[in-house]
Amino acid sequence: MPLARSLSVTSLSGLEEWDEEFDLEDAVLFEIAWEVANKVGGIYTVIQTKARLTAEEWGENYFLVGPYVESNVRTQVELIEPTNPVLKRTIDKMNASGCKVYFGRWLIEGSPYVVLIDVAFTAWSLDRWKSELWELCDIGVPWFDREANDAVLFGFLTAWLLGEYVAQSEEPPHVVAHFHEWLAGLGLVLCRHRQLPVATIFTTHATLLGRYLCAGNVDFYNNLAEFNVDKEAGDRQIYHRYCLERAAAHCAHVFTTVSQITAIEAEHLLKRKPDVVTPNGLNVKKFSAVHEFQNLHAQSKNRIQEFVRGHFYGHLDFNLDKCLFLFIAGRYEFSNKGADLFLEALARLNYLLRVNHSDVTVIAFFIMPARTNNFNVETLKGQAVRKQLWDTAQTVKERFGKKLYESLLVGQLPDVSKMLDKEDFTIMKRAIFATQRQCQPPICTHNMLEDSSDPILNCVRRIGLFNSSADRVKIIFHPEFLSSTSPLLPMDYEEFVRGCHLGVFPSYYEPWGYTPAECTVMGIPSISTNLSGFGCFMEEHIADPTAYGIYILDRRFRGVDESCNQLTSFLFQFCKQSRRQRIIQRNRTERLSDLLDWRYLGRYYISARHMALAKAFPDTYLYEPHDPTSTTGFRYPRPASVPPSPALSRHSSPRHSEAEDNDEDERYDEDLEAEKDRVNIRQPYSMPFKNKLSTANGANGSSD
Ligand code: G6P
Ligand code: 1S3
Repeated sequence: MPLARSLSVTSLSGLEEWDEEFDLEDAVLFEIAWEVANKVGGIYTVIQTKARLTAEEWGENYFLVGPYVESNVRTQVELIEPTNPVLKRTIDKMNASGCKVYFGRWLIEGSPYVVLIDVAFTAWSLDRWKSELWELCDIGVPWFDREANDAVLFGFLTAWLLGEYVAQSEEPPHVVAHFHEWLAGLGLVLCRHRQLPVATIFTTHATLLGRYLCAGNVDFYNNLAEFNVDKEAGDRQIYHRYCLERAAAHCAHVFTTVSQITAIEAEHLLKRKPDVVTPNGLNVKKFSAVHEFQNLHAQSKNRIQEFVRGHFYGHLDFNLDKCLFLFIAGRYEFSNKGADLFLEALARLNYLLRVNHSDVTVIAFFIMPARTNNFNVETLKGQAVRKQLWDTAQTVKERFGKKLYESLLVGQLPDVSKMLDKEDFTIMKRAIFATQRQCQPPICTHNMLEDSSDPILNCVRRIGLFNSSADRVKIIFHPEFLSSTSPLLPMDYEEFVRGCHLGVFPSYYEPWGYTPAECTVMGIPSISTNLSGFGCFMEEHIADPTAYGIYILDRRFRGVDESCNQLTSFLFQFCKQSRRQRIIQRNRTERLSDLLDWRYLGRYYISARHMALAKAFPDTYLYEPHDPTSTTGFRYPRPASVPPSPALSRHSSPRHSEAEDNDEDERYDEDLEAEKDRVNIRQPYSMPFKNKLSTANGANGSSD
């Protein structure tokens, strides 16, 4: 017996109260994606982080549907018998008809139920289903496109699952099926073609054509309206995939994208304007102590400093305490992710720091996976030398301590000149000799398989930033995702981000962009662009993003060179901040976390589901249209502690005086004062739909 539930926003930790509730007692939600319990990219993060909130709302009637991948299931899923009798009958029936469908709990926050379908097990149906697809909508899938073949199998199997669920129900249920991305889209098309009583939603996280066009050398945003989409898709041999994506977008009761910028892209490339924009959220971790995240920053920074000590051994001629750690991370798409612009800006920053005789050193990390042959010897040697120096210092310290102890035992103050003897000096000299190095500290931590054609390395060669002593900007390219078990930099990604000072993500194509969002919830400032979903979202919701450590680069209305100058200026201004200013800025950045929490952003998914239910079951649910494509509503004001006049402060930066640089102890007063900036995000917000059709007219589905 399903629990009585309702989609009331009051349950979302009091975001706002609704007068009435949208009664969903008999409704069931299926969320279908290729990345359910299967990490491929960003969609996995969306599904995985959102699961807790959705499971809280829908309880026993929420099912995620994904592919069965044995290695994932072994580590992430507890297989159990279906608890819902209708679903049990559905799965049993499918398994009796030659499918392999599993049911379990995904072991993540919220422990949602998952239905996992083994597509390979039903591969014998592929040809039949492909011809059915051709008969149905003239989409021909070539045999060699393995991903598209999987999409066909997954699509037919999910449509079968939903159809069977409806057939097995004693009374017609109210099913919402939410499909993510083109790989899952065919299931939606088939549901509509088979006229299943299912409310359908399709979310695209990036358009296929957009991604392909941007990866080429195309002025994408200025030509959005001009592209001959069929031809462009054909030229890139993705016409069949494109057709599947476009069909799903058009067949859906409700079509959504993750950002306004991708909404515009979808309107031009898929020829349908999204009904709702559903921005991506995160599960925000709240610390009981306000400054906990600052302490974590200091701890993680120490660990990065240790790595730097080893990497730059023999060349540690800069002050580590005045060293700023910048980083870019993500899929290795050199220009789409803006690594090209970042490198160019670093070269310009190096020049500015040098001519201004700055004592700041910048170390820029590039964390982007490429094909490698493991760590290189020079990098490993660096960490070994550091360890050896540490051990030497410990040995001498122990010998020193012993002599000191013995002197105190006989009641004498030690003779300092005799505390270190010849042997101590020999040990130390030998250790120092080991730090001699003929070459510069390496740029890349690994042996690259395509060293001579690698875009980052080639760009570094062109701009000449080779980690030389004269350079104020150093570069470290780590072409592998981070791991806490690495012998080089044993930190996981989250720890590493916390230890850095600034995330730099000057992307050209980025439908949303989780990297700057993750920085924000950890209180680390970041640079994104007005071509990324995240950047546009922050621009829309914050009166002065820069004041909060959210730097948004203009890549839309400026040429590349101008954008690069703007990026250089952001970086240079950041380098000029005092420690105290950075601490205050981190506090402000972290204050934006609520805005990126699913507890706030989940409302757009709720809105999409209500809209779909009202379209699919108009006799039961009512939706009052507003402007649902808009994600406007809440706006953070400028922090109150930012002086209103530029005469009193540098633009958008916390109040500054050089004398404050080392004055850490006062920071809490300043922070406490700035606490008044904290904004209550839980203020009333107008949702773009009416809650409920009166139950008095018997409209609440089968239960009435
Ligand atoms: C945090 C810690 C401080 C530390 C500071 C370093 O705020 O609580 O103890 O001094 O980080 O900041 P920085 O920006 O120089 O890494
Ligand atoms: C896409 O993943 P990507 O990195 O290929 O979806 C993500 C989740 O919606 C989004 O954050 C990202 O911008 C897209 O590009």
